[in-house]
Amino acid sequence: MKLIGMLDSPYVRRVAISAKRLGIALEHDSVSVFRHFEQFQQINPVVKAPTLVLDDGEVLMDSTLIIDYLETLAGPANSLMPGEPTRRLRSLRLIGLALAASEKSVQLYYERNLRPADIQYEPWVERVEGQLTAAYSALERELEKHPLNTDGSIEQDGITLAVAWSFTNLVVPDQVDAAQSPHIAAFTKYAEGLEVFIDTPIE
Ligand SMILES: N[C@@H](CCC(=O)N[C@@H](CS)C(=O)NCC(=O)O)C(=O)O
Repeated sequence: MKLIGMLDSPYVRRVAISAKRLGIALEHDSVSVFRHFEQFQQINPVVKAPTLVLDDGEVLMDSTLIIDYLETLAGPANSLMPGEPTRRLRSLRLIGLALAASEKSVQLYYERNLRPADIQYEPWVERVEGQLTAAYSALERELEKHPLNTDGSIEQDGITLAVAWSFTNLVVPDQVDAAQSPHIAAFTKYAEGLEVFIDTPIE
């Protein structure tokens, strides 16, 4: 199976890291949705990263759906999701917030880098900035209440959270402040020090 997309996409990176933790070998092709649009289109006409191309040529997209499929291949004993309902709910909540933070960071990045400055719409930018801040504030409160393990393990909530924070710091660093989010920043530092994160650099 082949994973298509750049590791500077938080969605591609969470799939690549998850696959490694699940013990599933994926080939990786660093095709950019912008710089290699036509090449990407040949693989997936919708041009969404990540795209997973299965061995029979079937094409799957959306990081959460791809991870769902990889989880199914790996089997429940290797899952990155807790089975116990209370812990699973907490994990799903963290993942939802981290995906929202990723999405808002992507929107701000696109706004700043793709839309010409003279047609930027400030009320929209402010709305997205507020949503991004809200997502990280809620994540910080969650981690304060229920810290994630830093014993060498990492599950889907930790992967998605750390990938999101590193991505936001890369593309819209003015929107985040480690001093306001000490638990997120400390957890991300731990995660980025794990072999699986070091082997899957943000590029
Ligand atoms: N919900 C999707 C979001 C994927 C996404 O938006 N990826 C971006 C790259 S970071 C992309 O494909 N952008 C190109 C476009 O939307 O045209 C997921 O989890 O995979």
